[in-house]
Amino acid sequence: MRKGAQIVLDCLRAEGVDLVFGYPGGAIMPLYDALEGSGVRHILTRHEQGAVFAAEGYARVTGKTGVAIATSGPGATNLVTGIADAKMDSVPLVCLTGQVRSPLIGSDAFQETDVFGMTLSMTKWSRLVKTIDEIPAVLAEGFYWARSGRPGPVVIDLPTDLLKASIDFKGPVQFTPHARTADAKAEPAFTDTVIALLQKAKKPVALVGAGAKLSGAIDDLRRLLDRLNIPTFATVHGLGAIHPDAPYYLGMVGMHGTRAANMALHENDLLLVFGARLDDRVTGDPSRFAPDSKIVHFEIDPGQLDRVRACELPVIGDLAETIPAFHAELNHAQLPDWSQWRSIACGPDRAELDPRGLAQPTIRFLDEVFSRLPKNNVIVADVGQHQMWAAQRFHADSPRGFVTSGGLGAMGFALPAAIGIQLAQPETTVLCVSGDGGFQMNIQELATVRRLGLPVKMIIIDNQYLGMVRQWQQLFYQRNYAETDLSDNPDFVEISKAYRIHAQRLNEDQMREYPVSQETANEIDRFLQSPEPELLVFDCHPEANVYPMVPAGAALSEMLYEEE
Ligand SMILES: Cc1ncc(C[n+]2csc(CCOP(=O)(O)OP(=O)(O)O)c2C)c(N)n1
Ligand SMILES: [Mg+2]
Repeated sequence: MRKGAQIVLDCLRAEGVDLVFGYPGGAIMPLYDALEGSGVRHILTRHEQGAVFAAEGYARVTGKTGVAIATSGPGATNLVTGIADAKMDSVPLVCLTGQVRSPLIGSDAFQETDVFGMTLSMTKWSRLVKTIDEIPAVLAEGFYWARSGRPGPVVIDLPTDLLKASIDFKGPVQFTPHARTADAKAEPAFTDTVIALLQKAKKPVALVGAGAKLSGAIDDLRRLLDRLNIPTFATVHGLGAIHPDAPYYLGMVGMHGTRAANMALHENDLLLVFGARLDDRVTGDPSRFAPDSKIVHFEIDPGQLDRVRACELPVIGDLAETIPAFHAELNHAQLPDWSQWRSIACGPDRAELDPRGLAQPTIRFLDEVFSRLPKNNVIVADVGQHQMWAAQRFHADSPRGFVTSGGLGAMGFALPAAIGIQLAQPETTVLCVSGDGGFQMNIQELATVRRLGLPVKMIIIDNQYLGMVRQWQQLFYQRNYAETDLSDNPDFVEISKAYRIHAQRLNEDQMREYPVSQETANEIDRFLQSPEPELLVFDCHPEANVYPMVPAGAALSEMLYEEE
């Protein structure tokens, strides 16, 4: 005989889970009671949002399914932002929530919330477990959906009486999807059509998104793009998919993308999209997006097609299958000479302007830190100006080397995500870049960092503002800085010390000479190489802005640059 709680943990082990993140409470107590000896290590965060973001961080760098656990009611509602985040960014995540006793469901019992209903529009799949017997099948199916196809979040709600009850348990089961739910597949003839389109194209380009790395098709994609040798750019989640030194690579595209990437995306006549959904941060004004372009969309999720406008050719399926199939046929094809187009798109006229203006010291600071990072590293950025500066300046060369909340843009993501990443990769230098606003959204996780002794390297870009919002207020709301002033920030160095984490401050003056002084370089090296958790606060000019910028509602070619 095994209790429901033990069965849940047995099923987690059967799914290969050995690390979970969570926070206990009444309804989920039976699961916590069964943890010891289960083979599942539990990480106690200091807020359920910390747990779900940590589980996401773990999942984003390993590709494995992250697991977050919370109690009913307030515990479950605290998970919601993370669930929405995992949906937007295609992160495999299983959330286990305690629920009130089965007979009380629907009675407004103490700490009862309808987590199933509440998260219905943001989960890939969810269940309220009704009987103890169905626990193994529900867990197996939940894990299957979290990681299959386009990955995403799953919620499994577990009434406390079922966790406490016992049955004669025969062992975990496997889930096999019904044949008709198998993923849609591209017509094999698609290769001929893409090749015909390429042969007619004068200005072809490639856009790489998160799907490229989720499919595990990076090596195939890099080989394909080497063969095509066409101007190529990446979404924020595609950063690292293409080697930053590839001669045809133009960097990040979109609202704060590079000049070269945005111009090439605007001017092309054939756009090959590899696993990106053409979000409005990438396209600019959809009605003026890439006006001459025909779109070939390699995508696993048919729901992501035709969002901006109808594509010429959808290539539905796992990129790990469709890319090699396409490349094999391409080997027999004659392709036009695109060298003239390449020299315009990748040429010196499109090169990025050197950083100038008020953001220059901050950008130099980030450059200095990034250039001194040990080789084996992951950057996790929060949300705001610092996120975009980090995305622009960090030249990730591994597909899971730059982690951020891109689709949802959830402030407070970075610190807990860094915890999950560091636990997944103890040998890696995990650098967490946050703003003064976002850091305060999950600052309590400093306690988790301390408790676990994780050597996470934390940077706060302290501009005393909700900077990204202030930038929009400056540019589009006549400098009406309504409720974005954070000049009463606490002293982050002192706060960090209270958590028994070493902290220090660097200021803009230390970045005025470049390269920086030996003393400053040594401080940065010490920060990066310390075996302990470390916080480094950088005092950024309050009115520094992120450029280039495609204003909301503008076309990609209408970028704004830093004023002198
Ligand atoms: C949870 C959440 N609330 C509000 C926002 C809207 N928002 C986007 S960026 C930003 C400012 C972030 O400020 P800070 O963390 O200091 O970073 P900065 O832009 O100054 O670098 C805000 C409020 C958000 N993205 N997420
Ligand atoms: Mg700020």
